[in-house]
Amino acid sequence: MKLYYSAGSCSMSCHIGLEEAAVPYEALKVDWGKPDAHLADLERLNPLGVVPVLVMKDGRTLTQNTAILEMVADMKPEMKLLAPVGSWERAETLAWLSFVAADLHKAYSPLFGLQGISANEATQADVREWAMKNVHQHLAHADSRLADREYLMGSTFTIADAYLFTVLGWSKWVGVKMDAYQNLATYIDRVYQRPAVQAVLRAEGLLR
Ligand SMILES: N[C@@H](CCC(=O)N[C@@H](CS)C(=O)NCC(=O)O)C(=O)O
Repeated sequence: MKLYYSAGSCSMSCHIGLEEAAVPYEALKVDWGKPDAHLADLERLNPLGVVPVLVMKDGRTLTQNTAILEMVADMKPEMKLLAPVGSWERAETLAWLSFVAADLHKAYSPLFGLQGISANEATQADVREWAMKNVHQHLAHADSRLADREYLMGSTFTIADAYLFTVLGWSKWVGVKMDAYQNLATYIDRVYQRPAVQAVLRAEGLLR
């Protein structure tokens, strides 16, 4: 299998998922600042031109973080990255995964593209203020979930954690202050120490 990723972006969740599942894969880096053959391949494989893209051994391709993460988790059920089909735990994990993908990730998105939203600096400031409020509302929700749990689903690391840890890493890039979130701070340190996460951060050039 091959994973097309860009360093530290949402595709890092899939990179972590593959590493945690301990399945054989090759990670191919794309960088929009340095167009190369990998970027050309990505744009051919995904009409939306975004990472992640997973290419299976037989050539089939899969896009979207949530689908890739679910697929990878199900390749190695014994790693418990996602509970069995039909279980309450699976449904709840997918609810958290969806929260991260559809709510938290998308709350951060405007903070990366203020200049694309408007050339007007006053408008950019308004959008930034609105986006910050949205980000903090969702961070507070995740923080309270982690008040009495090691991971989103308790003592077991799941694919929802792979994605949450990835998105939390963006805070320093866009100036989201994390001081108010003690549970998230402890959680970030805990996930950071996981050997699979260390391996991915090293591969993506993001070790602290
Ligand atoms: N819903 C999509 C989101 C993908 C996405 O937003 N990818 C971003 C990185 S976080 C990207 O490739 N951006 C590059 C660009 O837009 O040029 C998924 O889950 O795959």
